[in-house]
Amino acid sequence: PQTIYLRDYAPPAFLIDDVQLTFKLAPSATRVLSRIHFRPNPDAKDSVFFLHGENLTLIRTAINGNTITPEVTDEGLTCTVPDGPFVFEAEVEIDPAANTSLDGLYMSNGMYCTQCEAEGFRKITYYPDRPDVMATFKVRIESELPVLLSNGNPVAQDDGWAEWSDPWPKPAYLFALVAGDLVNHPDSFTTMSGRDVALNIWVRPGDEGKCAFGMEALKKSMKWDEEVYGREYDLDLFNIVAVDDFNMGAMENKGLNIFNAAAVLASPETATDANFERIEAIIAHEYFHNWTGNRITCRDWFQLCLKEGLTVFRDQQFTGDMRGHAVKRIDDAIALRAHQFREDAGPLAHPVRPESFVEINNFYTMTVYEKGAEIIGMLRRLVGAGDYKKALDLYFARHDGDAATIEDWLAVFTDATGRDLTQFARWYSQAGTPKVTVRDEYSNGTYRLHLSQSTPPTPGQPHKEPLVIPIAVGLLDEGGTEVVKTTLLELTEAAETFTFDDLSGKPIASIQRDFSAPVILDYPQSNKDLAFLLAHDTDPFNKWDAGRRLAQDVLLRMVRDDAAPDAAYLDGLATVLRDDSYDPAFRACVLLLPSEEDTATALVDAGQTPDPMAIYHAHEALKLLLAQQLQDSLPRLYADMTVTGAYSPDAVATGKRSLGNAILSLMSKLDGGKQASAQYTDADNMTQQLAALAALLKIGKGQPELAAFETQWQNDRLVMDKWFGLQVSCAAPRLAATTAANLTAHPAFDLKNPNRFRAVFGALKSNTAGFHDPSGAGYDLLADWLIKLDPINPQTTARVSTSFDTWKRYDPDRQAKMRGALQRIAATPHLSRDTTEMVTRILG
Ligand code: DPP
Ligand code: ZN
Repeated sequence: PQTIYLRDYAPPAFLIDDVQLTFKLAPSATRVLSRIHFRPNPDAKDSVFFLHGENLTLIRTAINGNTITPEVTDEGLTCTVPDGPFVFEAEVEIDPAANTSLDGLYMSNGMYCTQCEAEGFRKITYYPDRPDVMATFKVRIESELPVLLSNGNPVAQDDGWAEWSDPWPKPAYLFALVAGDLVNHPDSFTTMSGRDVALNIWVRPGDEGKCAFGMEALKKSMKWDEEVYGREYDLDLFNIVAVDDFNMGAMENKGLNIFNAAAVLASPETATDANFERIEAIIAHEYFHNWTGNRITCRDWFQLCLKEGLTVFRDQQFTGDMRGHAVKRIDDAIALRAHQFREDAGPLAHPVRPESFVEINNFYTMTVYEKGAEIIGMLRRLVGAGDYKKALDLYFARHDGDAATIEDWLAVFTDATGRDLTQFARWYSQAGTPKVTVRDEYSNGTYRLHLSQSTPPTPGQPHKEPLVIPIAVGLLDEGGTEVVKTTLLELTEAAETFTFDDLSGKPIASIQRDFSAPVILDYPQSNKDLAFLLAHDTDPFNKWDAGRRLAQDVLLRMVRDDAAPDAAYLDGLATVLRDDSYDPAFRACVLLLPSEEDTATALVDAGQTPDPMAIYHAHEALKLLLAQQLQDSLPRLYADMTVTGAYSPDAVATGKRSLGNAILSLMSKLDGGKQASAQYTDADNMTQQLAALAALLKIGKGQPELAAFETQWQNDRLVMDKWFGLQVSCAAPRLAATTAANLTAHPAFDLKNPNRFRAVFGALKSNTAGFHDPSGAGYDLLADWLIKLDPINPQTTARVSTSFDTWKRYDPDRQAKMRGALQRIAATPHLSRDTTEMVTRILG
């Protein structure tokens, strides 16, 4: 397969003024007629006319009305064209019913829908399928299905057809079409300038009752973007459609967002608190794309972080505003460290703006999205909130309607604030997680912090340059008083010293407050100091992180030497847990142990080979110890966390349930599941029901409840995904692969549905000791199913194959088994480009 390079970018040879499309829908033989106004691009370097096209049957082509015979390959079409502007027409036939890749136009449970990002439009018709070609679209859909939707505003419709017009020029990846037997949940929103916008969430009949929350989230997002970023919606209509079969979470098509049903449908009985929060964030994310992604799009796919990093940053701000910033920052840091740091430390490490790819779908990664968002957070911290706003205003004013680049983005900050960002820009080009080493000394009232930075080599990047790293620091005296308030240090050299004068004694430092940069901190603080910070730090992030570091230390000692947990940790934890002045959501974060995967990473960082079984036993032992240690407080705390009244997914109630269910899990280790059984029986919402079931499964019980759950929810696909996943994630390590294998034989297991596939195999990955069982059964099972899935759905196959990306961390026996599994996948005949690229990179 061919590698595409950023450095080879060339402007398009032709631009498009407008596009007219007619769809004559039929499951196996849909006709697509296109009429496109092209003109030569004055900025082009060549004049070759090339249109992308894949899996299309070409029926007819014409230029300026005259039929022509173009040259057609597997990848597209070329022909000679007249000088100056011309009209290109084509008629093609496609087969949506046979399209299981869920890319292009496909069918899901009888409904037609599209997914065109990144390069799916070329499976619909011949077109310059690149984001720097923007055009207005007029679409006519012919079908007997009752609901026919496309981008923009409705123009006209009657029995059997509908016409749509999108006045905003857009790249083809934002095109969307939906046709189906759908019902809507309608609402409306009046924008800040007084425009009335009709809002709809379209679902399959039966799901109407699961739309209200998503609709509220949409209205909150629209309001928030007006208030915080000054961004107003720009069409008369905003449609969201829920689709069962979808590779991603959701897609920001102009005026017609298409959502994975799991990312929009929710009711108290069927969705957990975590689902509600995720739905609110994804609705916001896709809505925010209307400005950061659609009005201003990307010049090419290397610039993906331009829209994704910024839009993730915006949805994080939104969630913080809606639900509280401290816990949001903690949640984001947990996810970043667990998944993005993992990616950045392994064979798949790549810059936030990659320099090459084979298949762009493989670069919708934690690095592009989440590290991309962290870069924007650092920029905001460095220039300050006021200048950040100035820069964003300039970005929208200067680039509205553009297909822009990271250089454009940084230039806006330089022009608005005067700051030179030449060095800062390395964050976009340099892969790997920087390590910041901190050493300190105190004498005669002066405290010195010696900071140094280094970034390890990553594939293709042996040498790294120093970055601009904002490190937020506060100093506490030994009484717990803050003697230096949060101060932002800018580390720009390989090593630098920062001095604090006029102190009356050696302070205790709180470093990297609010997780001010996506770096690994190497600052050996004593458990005494960490316990002190857990008790006294005024920065909620570092207060939590001190507890986290203590817990990780305890776990490492338990794995290595079977040591008993440090009293500093147990006492500190108990104190926070019992302190009602902290909100329950925060206390739940403090109680949450690092994951087994986190402990494996900590061991690797300390130069040791992780043994997943030993880690599992240490985690189980610590949980039991915590349960015993906190025994006297647990029933009271559990009772205190009772939420009365009708279920609401708000932050306060969510926090209480979150702490209550963490306590329930501990209580179950001592009471044989008595309380969990009671909670299961009493539960009137999915959060309580599922947490009770999980607590029971984790202690080897819950089989009757599991059966009852299946009977109760067998007709709800989203709830059944939970049923599939929970059994695997809660299985004892030895049984995880067998449990997953048995579930793949269940009649409701569906290889064509990515949610179901991920429910089983995502859970298998998350069961660290189970996946890495020394028998290799987990590896073999996953490889078998990836090989089966690849011809059906390459995108999801490639994505899930990343479960193997840590293979080089392990002992020779596990390494050999994982390498064998990867090689078996790689050797599969006709393996997709997606999976080939991924597996090749993982093998290194
Ligand atoms: N739909 C995906 C997202 O919003 C890709 N753009 O991130
Ligand atoms: Zn996005």
